[in-house]
Amino acid sequence: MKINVIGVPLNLGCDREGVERAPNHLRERGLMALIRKNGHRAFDLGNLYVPSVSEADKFARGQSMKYLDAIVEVNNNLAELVYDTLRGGAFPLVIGGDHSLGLGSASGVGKCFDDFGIIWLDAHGDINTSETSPSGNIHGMPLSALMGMGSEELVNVYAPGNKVNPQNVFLVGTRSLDEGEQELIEREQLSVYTMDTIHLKGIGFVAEDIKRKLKERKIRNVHFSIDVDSIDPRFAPGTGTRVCEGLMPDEFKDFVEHMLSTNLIKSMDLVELNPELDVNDQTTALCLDIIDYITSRL
Ligand code: NNH
Ligand code: MN
Ligand code: MN
Ligand code: MN
Repeated sequence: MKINVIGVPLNLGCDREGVERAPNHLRERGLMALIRKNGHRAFDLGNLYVPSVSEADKFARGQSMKYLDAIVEVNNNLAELVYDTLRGGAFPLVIGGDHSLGLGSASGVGKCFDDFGIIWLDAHGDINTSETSPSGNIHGMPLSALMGMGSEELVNVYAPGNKVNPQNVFLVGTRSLDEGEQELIEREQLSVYTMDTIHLKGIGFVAEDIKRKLKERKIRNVHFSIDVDSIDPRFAPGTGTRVCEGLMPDEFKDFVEHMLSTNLIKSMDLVELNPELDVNDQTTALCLDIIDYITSRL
């Protein structure tokens, strides 16, 4: 398979330094060779340009969303690159950077396939809006924007309006939701598989349930957005918003294996690795292991 690696050194969505270093850090530790070892034609498209900002840009125009203009710009460019990659028959592997990039990434996927689903593997919901966000950090808002909810500026990134049907969105590993996010989940009847559910029913059950729904809804293409904070912080400490009681690496791999076996996964994000917060580089090693595991099954 042809795989295009796209680096997005973006930290404006989490408003914390370190995540922007992840794409180069992974490259320096052998990212491209790893993908090629698994038999793929891998191309490194480099890092997307991220505008430099000042403290005054944080809440420009009286905005409650931090660095809105720069984040919209990066996501618009990312969407086009992901779209071109898919049109060229390649698999986009997007390396963050913070999770606000999920907005551009999935928007590019949505232009290519109209019947697509999103699996969002994350400790958090990332379905806040400018109104419900406790932080103003846009990395907590991309998934609601993709479903057409929240501020127009985010909803209309790359193309006007919503990009995905809320029925086709699956949240997995969830264990930290804000009040407004919980309300949105109830209102939209979103498919959410919390850690409580995973502990109770097992990751295999969750995977099978998602596969069944994908089939029922005749979804032919899936975008897989992986936030490393979905994994338990004992194994993945190198991330900005750690939440305990996360996925064990084996549960994570089990889930990934199930999803890849559907052959529906057409694109992927790996986000929120922060090498500066890591302990002995173990989260980087885990990310490389995950990329190895995934690309050996693509
Ligand atoms: N829910 C919080 C917020 O919106 C935290 C989001 N942090 C994340 N999301 N890392 O994946 O600010
Ligand atoms: Mn996230
Ligand atoms: Mn998260
Ligand atoms: Mn457990």
